[in-house]
Amino acid sequence: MTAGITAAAQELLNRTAESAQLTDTWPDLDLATAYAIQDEALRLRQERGETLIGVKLGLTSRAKQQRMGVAEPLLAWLTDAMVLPAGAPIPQLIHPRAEPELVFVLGERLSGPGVTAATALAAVSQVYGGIEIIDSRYRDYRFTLPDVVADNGSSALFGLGPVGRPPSSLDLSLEAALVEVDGQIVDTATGAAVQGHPAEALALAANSLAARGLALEPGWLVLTGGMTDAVELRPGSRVAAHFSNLGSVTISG
Ligand code: OOG
Ligand code: MG
Repeated sequence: MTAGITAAAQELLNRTAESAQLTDTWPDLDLATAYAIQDEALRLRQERGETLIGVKLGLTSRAKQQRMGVAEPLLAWLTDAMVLPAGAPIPQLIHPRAEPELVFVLGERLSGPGVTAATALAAVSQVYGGIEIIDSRYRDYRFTLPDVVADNGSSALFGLGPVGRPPSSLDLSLEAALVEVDGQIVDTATGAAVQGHPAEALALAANSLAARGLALEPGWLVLTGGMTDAVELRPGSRVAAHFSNLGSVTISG
């Protein structure tokens, strides 16, 4: 089992092209083992010099759940190698997609169980608008929940917007994002799309980590999940997310 976990983590981490789902050859892969693969991949990343900087939630909005055919949120790890500085070119990826997200920076440790949206929000120092670039290692973005968990939630890169605000200064359920592709608005949503309020997603992260004996640490970033469906990031095209109070983020494919 342990050998299988290490081999799967290594194989997924090294993929440079889309390939088969893990569950094609490991049909009884369960969620706990999938998270163990994810943890092992984080260990491998740390071994090659990356630093853990937070977590992301995935599949927290109905738009994302419906599109991916997976109706349960997930957690995955963020490292410093996933940060895309403003204006930086994106490296070669497999089949990148971009999605607008609300991103929290934690001022205090947040440890479950029993964390509510209100206590979660009280631990946040700043909220940003951001774009996550996902890049599933699976063919055609087709996966089961254990597959996508093992693949660290399809994570690749993310960029933060220019404006950080204390969360008490905004109603995040009403914070809007407009998604623009090459000058056309293609989708819109507000923070309420994410579990009713992005702080609910943050509470979910703290409570899920607690079940694995872990907590959210001060200074960590938490990506709360795509507010809209993701859009393809084609070479030569430009995806922007415009937030109502948190500025704009632009990514060039
Ligand atoms: C899984 C990752 C989902 C989100 O924000 O919902 C995610 C995927 O859609 O490939 O990052
Ligand atoms: Mg995402």
